[in-house]
Amino acid sequence: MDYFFTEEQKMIQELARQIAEEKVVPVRAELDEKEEFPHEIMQVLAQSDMFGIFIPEEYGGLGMGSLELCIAVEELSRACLGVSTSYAANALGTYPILLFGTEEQKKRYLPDIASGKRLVAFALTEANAGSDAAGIQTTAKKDGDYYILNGTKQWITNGGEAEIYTVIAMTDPSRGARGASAFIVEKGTEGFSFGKKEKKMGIRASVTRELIFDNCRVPKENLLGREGMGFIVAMKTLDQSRVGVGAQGVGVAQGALEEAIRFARQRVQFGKPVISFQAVQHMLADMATLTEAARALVYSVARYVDSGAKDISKPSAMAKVFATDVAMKVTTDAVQVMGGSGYMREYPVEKMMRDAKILQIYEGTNQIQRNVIGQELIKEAARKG
Ligand code: COS
Repeated sequence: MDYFFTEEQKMIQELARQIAEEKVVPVRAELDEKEEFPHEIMQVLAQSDMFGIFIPEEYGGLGMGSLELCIAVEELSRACLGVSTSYAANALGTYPILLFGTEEQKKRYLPDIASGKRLVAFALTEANAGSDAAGIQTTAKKDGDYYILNGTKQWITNGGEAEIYTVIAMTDPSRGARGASAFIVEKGTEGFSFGKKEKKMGIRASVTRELIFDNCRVPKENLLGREGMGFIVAMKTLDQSRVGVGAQGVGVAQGALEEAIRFARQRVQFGKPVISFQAVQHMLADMATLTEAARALVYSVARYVDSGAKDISKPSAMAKVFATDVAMKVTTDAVQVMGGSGYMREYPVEKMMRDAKILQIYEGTNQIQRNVIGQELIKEAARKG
């Protein structure tokens, strides 16, 4: 399929594919096994301007958008979801600044983010607030020129590795969702430390860690938007980033499909390569069709996001839920096509299947995505009367 990319988009795709094949594929099994953060790959991505894709040129970025970011994310995910998560979480952490930052905040942080000098992480989730994002308990109390943050964030991608954190905390716990505010917190701020490093089923090349705020003094200039806007900052950030999780799904599905086809052409049973059996062909046909459908949806939603449209919640949720359910099915079926070999660590599909599972969980579970879509359908129907 030709999606009629511009020359610039094709360049991003080729560059990301080259990095994925030359730098990621050779080390992905080892990174997974050792649960190691891909520092060297992050450096290569930085040198290739990959961190600046979606950041405006005036702040040192390439001035492109969501589609170009999705193209890069898809290529990295085709090789390793752990690496692509470390990369994509950076965009998630940056959107609050990009969407809600003042000119001063943007000038202060975006150039270092665009150059890959400083990584970013987004901190919303807590022990008692995952799907129920408004249930966060971390507090931010105004004290003169500072906010004093107290609480613990859980399961934060790039925790410890990132230098900049966009953190959602309650400035007025009595007001629920309307009492949350968003802050930029820099690593090294007094009272800010890192806790438990998680051991995960998959995406082991990415780091997932606790953030601990113990009377952490954050300058009032680091408030993003206004007090009370934190929940909206978080929701708009997720609306923007979820299509990128869809792109991760497309990438890992494509990677698994290619592995399954390669194997099925070589594996001989009953005197023939197993790809010549219709049972296998039908599985591959469904895997390919679903992957292409997911890709078409992700690209069109990314283009819609880039158009500046305001009503992106539903399409973003649709791209995320569809492409990541496809990723889970296609990676699982790739293991099935490859049988015993697929289950062994010698081949990459068992890792792809383990990795794919997180896509149905993070940045809002796929059940939450369906809630978002359902709520939007209700609102649309009410508007039509
Ligand atoms: N854009 C703008 N505003 C939004 C919004 C969006 N996408 N979603 C909600 N809001 C607004 C609502 O309009 C409402 O505003 P008012 O108080 O003025 O009416 C407010 O935010 C609260 O919304 P709502 O009542 O829908 O909030 P809920 O607590 O019911 O939660 C869901 C809604 C489930 C959608 C939200 O909690 C969510 O997305 N959870 C998943 C979070 C997630 O992705 N976690 C993963 C960790 S982060 S990587």
